[in-house]
Amino acid sequence: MLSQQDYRSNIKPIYCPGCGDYGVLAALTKAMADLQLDPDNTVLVSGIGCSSSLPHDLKVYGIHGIHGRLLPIAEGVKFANKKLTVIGAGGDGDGYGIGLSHFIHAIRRNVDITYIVMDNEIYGLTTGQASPTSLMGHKTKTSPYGVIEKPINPIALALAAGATYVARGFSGDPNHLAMLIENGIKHKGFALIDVQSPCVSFNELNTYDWFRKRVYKLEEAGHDPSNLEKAFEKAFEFDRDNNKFPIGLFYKKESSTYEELDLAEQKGALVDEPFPSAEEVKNLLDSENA
Ligand SMILES: Cc1ncc(C[n+]2csc(CCOP(=O)(O)OP(=O)(O)O)c2C)c(N)n1
Ligand SMILES: [Mg+2]
Repeated sequence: MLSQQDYRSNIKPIYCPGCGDYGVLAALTKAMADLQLDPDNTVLVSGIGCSSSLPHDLKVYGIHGIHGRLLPIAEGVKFANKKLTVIGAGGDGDGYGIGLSHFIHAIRRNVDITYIVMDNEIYGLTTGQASPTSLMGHKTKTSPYGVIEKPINPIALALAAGATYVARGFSGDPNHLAMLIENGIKHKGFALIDVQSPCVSFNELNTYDWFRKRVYKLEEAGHDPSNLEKAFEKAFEFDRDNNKFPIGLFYKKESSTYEELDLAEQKGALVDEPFPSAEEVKNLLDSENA
């Protein structure tokens, strides 16, 4: 039996004291231990940002990728060896800004990966610029008079793109978050877990107290996660000044994955294919030139 601690590396996390990302680390290791994931067959892929340093903290395979590109890397890992459990982890700037189009395309392919977005409504690593989820009016280093753009609504966007598992957690409630991550990993298909994860150093607006006053759990409010229309309704409870901010599972649906439909993948995992001989490679190149 592996304990939660067995999934931790010896590296000290880079997060500031009190950072919400500690809650995500705790929730993720709890989910991994509950599922007894095999560290040799688990891969964590990240982008760039404070949140994206997560692979260093864990004793599973990890790729610290490039800004906004964690999803194509994670998809590539899954396509090469679909027997692996593949988890992506990054920030709101990474996933909903520079990486936004990958977000939509990975969702519509329904690749069987779990994507955790540590959404702190700010660029943390670069010390406090407005992110795509910063609220209107929020004064940041790049918006000294307050943000004048409307924030991205990741839950509604994921639902519109056809996501088959859409959840939102809060790093101030790691046990609830662990349950969402665990079910996301078990889900066959793309699972989004947007995590409200306060940045205690550079976001003085969206604090733990601010969230605690607003969050409520969908499962306690009788929400039916098989109902897409209701999921959209809940996704648009987005004006966070109305004191309502749902967390939990918005929507879940069974659907075929990219790997199931792809003809090459149907033959088995690519990683199990024999490596082509020099002669086979030569024949292939010759046939291309013909
Ligand atoms: C192509 C590219 N553009 C910009 C940067 C600079 N940069 C590094 S992290 C970051 C934003 C990180 O914000 P987020 O993804 O929300 O992560 P957080 O640090 O808040 O966890 C930016 C703009 C970069 N590394 N690469
Ligand atoms: Mg951020």
